[in-house]
Amino acid sequence: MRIDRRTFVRRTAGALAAASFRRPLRAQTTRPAPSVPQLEWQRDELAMFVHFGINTFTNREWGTGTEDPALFAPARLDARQWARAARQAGHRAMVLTAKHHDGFCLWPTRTTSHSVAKSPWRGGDGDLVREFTDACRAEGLRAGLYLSPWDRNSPVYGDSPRYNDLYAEQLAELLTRYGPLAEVWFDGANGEGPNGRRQVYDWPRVWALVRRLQPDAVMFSDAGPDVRWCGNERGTAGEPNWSTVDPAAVPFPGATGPGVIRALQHGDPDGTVWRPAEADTSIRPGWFYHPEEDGRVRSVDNLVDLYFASVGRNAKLLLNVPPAPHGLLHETDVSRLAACHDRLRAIFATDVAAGARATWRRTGERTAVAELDLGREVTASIARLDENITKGQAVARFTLSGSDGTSWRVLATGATIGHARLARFEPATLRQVRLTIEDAAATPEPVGIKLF
Ligand code: FUL
Repeated sequence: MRIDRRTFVRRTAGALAAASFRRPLRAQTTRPAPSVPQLEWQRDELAMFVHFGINTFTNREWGTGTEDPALFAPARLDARQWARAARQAGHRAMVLTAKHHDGFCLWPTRTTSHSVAKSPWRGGDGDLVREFTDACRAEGLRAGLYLSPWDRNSPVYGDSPRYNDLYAEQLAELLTRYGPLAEVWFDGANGEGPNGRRQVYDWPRVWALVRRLQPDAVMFSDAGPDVRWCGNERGTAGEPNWSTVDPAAVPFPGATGPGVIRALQHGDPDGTVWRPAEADTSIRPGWFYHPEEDGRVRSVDNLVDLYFASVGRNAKLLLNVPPAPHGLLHETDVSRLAACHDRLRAIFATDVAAGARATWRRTGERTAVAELDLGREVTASIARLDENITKGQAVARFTLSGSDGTSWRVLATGATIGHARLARFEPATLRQVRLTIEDAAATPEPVGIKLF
């Protein structure tokens, strides 16, 4: 079994993350709310992560940095095939590992010869970041890039100021050569340098560079600043899951400690900063492609459950689908993605609450009741609730009940709602539905209710 940095962090702190989350809500006058890029990022709901690089050819998860660039030789690479599969599966963005921990760059960088320029692929004239960003645009997807700070190839890694200069230069190349980026993805990995020296990253510099060169991109890391890691690599968001955080709880990417995972999983109702959770996981056990995992691609049921546990809990799902050494996504992965999309489309095809007469009544400072008169008998087994997050997030506890005209029953209970809350329940015959907001971090605004 592989154990990586994040698994290690999760194991040591997981128990605490599971602890129940209760504390008095503090009065706040102005609540944090999303910026336009954060809002667009969240509304995408689904994005595809693409781990591809030298590890694809050595069948490893973490390269050593000593790999021969000549190994990088995808015979049929077609980034359009990746983008098409993503779009057809309902994904709205893709994020590529432009450089993973092994330091091999998928674009012809000026900063090192450890790149595609030294590979036989496209005769050494290839630029995968270019092909990737072009493919995203051709398929109407927003493009994102991952640039590992940990670099096991760079001779100056561990020589902090020199490596920080090199990293900033690599980042600037990515931020200036390939048009608008929607997301820049920062892993907090921080291994040892060649001399056993620890690299001290300059995150404020990195973040300022992205803001200056790509002001509309959101930056992902454990510490944001725009969107945060959800605290595990299973792709499941916490309950509750607040999009607000206390920035001091996770001060830098890769920070560890018992409170860190809890803060990432749950956010903070009193948080002063809007930093919603991104849930990342892979469709296979590994992040990179391994032929021996061809039989271990997530099933459609599993992918649907994943959607409910991420998007359905106020997170965005970044689902990794790794291309194989020939440079294409494996047909099993592509067909699972498409089948999952078909399933979700079928589930959410008809909102049986559309057109229902709705009333919204505040019952206190932090409480409210929404009532829907469906005007007829319907059968439903799923609810989709949503807050108008342009004004922030408020709901802290709710109960959804339904009546067939004679008796009421509880359909679902939960904590936060945010951008989306999906709840599944035993199929129920309904004429009326009531959503009770029992607690909130601020005066709650009307909540949208859809039934399927
Ligand atoms: C981790 C890395 O160590 C994994 O290889 C992978 O890239 C994952 C998304 O982030 O920190």
